[in-house]
Amino acid sequence: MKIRNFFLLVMAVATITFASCVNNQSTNNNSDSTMNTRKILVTVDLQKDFINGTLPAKDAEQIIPAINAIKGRFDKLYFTLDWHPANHCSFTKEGGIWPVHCVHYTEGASIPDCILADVEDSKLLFYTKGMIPGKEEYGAFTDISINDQSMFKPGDDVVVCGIASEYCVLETLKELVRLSKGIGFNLSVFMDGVACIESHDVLLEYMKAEGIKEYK
Ligand code: VGL
Ligand code: ZN
Repeated sequence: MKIRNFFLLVMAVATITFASCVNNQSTNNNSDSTMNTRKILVTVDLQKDFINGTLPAKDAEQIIPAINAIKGRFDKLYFTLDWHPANHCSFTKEGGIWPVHCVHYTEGASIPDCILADVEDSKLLFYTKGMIPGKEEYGAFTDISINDQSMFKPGDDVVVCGIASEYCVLETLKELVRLSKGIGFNLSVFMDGVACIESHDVLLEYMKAEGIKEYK
């Protein structure tokens, strides 16, 4: 073989080897099981009225820095919002058991700026509930079917936190258990990010019964 042809052959082999390395690398990346696992933080009713407004939960101020400290780990942040009309049936003046809270479009129904200000818009999703005047609705996602994968997909890691432990967090968690069984995603609860009205006992009992782990 002439020197020139030998040189060309070496170059060709080197090029093919290089190309197959690049290919292997991208194949490996694509088959990496962590790649398609989205991390979603579901934050229940983290609204000013439940923090320092008309219906404050115990230790609600303390869960804010705890949630802020972990939110950067997530690809998506879903915020549920208790979103009541002014005449909602859950208010004492309408025969319900709660003071007026989270009236739609009011400051009390908003989420503290320090939670949202530094998060990219594309990561955020807001989900309202409790809009029907005559209907109490503690749980979010009640209207999502297991055939709807627009919010939750197979393999997602879904972590729940928020307010209030024994009401909206518990009932939202029940809906997420239904969806996780139907869709096939992982579910855990970030207890340092959950505030209660009276006690965490009911939530912890439910988690134990369902085998739901704490997110640390
Ligand atoms: C809630 C009472 C009334 C809650 C909402 O977010 O847990 N509690 N409305
Ligand atoms: Zn409410």
